[in-house]
Amino acid sequence: DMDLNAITKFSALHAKPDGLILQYGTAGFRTKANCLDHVMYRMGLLAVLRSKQTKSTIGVMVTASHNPEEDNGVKLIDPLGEMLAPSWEEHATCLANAEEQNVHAVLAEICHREAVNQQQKAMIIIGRDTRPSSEKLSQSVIDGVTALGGQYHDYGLVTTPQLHYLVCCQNTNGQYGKATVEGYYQKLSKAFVDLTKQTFSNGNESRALKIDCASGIGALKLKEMEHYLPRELSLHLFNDGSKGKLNHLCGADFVKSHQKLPLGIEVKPNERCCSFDGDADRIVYYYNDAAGHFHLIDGDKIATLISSFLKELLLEVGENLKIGVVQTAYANGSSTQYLEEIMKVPVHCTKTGVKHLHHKAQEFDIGVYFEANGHGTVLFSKTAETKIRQLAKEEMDEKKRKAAMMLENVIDLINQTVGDAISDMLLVEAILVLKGLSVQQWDGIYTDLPNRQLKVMVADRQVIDTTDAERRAVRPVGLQEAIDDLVKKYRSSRAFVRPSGTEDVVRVYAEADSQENADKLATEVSLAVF
Ligand code: NG1
Ligand code: ZN
Repeated sequence: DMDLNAITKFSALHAKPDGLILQYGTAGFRTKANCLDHVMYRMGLLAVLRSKQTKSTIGVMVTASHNPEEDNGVKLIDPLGEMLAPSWEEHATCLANAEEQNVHAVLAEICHREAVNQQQKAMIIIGRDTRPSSEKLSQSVIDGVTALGGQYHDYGLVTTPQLHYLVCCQNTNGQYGKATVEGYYQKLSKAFVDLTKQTFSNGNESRALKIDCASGIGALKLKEMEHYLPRELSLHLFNDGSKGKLNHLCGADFVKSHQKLPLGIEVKPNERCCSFDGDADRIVYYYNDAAGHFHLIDGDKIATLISSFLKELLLEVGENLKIGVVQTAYANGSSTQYLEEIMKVPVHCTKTGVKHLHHKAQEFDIGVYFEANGHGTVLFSKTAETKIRQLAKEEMDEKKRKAAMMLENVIDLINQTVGDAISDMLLVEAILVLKGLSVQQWDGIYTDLPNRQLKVMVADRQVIDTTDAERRAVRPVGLQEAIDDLVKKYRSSRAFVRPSGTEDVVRVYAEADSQENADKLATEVSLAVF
């Protein structure tokens, strides 16, 4: 049985502040770092139970992604590198909010409800971002793991997607790759080199890419990885953590939401640049044109670039493999229209939050999913993967085999467990060089509809209830009708409201034929929310 004394003894060292209630949301727990010690300890405990139940290694990642440096957070990673199962999110919330004297009872209840075999061994792997608070908080996770007699391996500083990869490797007998950070670099760099071989070995001059690393973990890991990559790809890192505060006026979230250059990067006209977020699972591209105008290339354009590349390869391979793209309500209307009408690719819309997109993307042979904010990846079904690997080995037709080999490289280059800025960046760079596309040509595939996002503070954001993948409000009564009337006033317009899953706000999104109109519509919809 569980050692009650050990749990109690350690528990007292990780006391819960009175009255604090937190929720395991779309991004796990996230709040001010100094409120999280008890949560970390308890997530260590919970990870042990999940590991015993699944008889697998479970991951615990300490990060608050794009949030300010003072914040922190924690997420559990399930056996195949996926997000934690929904029923366990509830257990996590319950455990995090239990009063001290009830922690043991909550653990016992979870064991009972989930039929956890307490004799089973538990293995937990832990990672953390570069926040000043992360080291101590990950130590609290370890305290929780050891209090329940679990074993652990602390990978220390890693990106979120690296820990997802490592969990998957641990549970699949190395089939997904070697369960080390070096193993990850080897896997990605080999796939990248193979995919770009013909082009880069043609004596092409080097291709420069400027990367804003949000003063986070991405810089550290890119520096480690750099010497695995071909010299022709020359990466120039900015906001590499040597100075400047994490995510402060920089990073993917800043660039996406402010639609301007991050601080700390120097750009010349038409130079290709990108930004990672604080834990390196999001990426957006951008450039300044000759007139000094900023051009954002967001997750939607990344999805479009990747899916058109994959569609061409599939056509050459000639197998009946189906590709689909998954987006959220935040996808720019032009991207959806381009994908559906020009590319003739089926597009699906899910609720906000990576787990929803990931889940939907699993329904296709090849599922490409991206949030507009730059979090996304590509999933290959087992059938598709087997077929592609077989064709890459055995297909007699030279052209077909080459296409299959390139698809195989993409399978190995993309992180199928979760969106990964490093892996996404390498795939984008490979596609651009293979297709001979400049950043302007990529940007010009379609023109984004002007849009505006606003936050509205309300007494209780949960009074808003939505349907149709969050695109329509069903409550409060009359709100959707009001939005419909406002939308009718503008051309090429669309608007919706939804309660945020990560902040205490209601988010408003509007699109229209001009920036002025998108701004107006967003403001009018905001007023309708009150
Ligand atoms: P919320 O706060 O529920 O809108 C935000 C992002 C999501 C996702 C999560 C998790 C937007 C509009 N929303 O969710 O896409 O990334 O954070 O980090 O970008
Ligand atoms: Zn992130």
